[in-house]
Amino acid sequence: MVKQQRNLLWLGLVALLGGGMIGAYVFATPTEQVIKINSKKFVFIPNQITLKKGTPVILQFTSEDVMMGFYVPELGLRTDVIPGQVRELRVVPEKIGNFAFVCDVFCGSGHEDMNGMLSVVE
Ligand SMILES: [Cu+2]
Repeated sequence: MVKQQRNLLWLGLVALLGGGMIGAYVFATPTEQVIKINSKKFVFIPNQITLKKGTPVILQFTSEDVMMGFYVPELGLRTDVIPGQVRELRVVPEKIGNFAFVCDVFCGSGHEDMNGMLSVVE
């Protein structure tokens, strides 16, 4: 009987500790900023994105008309951007600088000029 009570006590303690740790984890995880980038022939809106070094963000892409591709060659970031879908890229910028991005899926007559700049600042 005594042994059972002790076991129960331990179980309670473990549950309490576990719950506390989960709580601490939830509170310690900041919600990541979502940056929405819409695309349509032949622009990304916005086409100027500024991120903070070391701060994770989620880039969220949509297209109003045709399929596009978002590509930042210097950072190795890329996703298809498909009408009717939401595509996300999670980014933790580590390199400071200005990085050009382009549309890398041929989308029509203005495709070659469809670009923008992603800046990473301190
Ligand atoms: Cu294009």
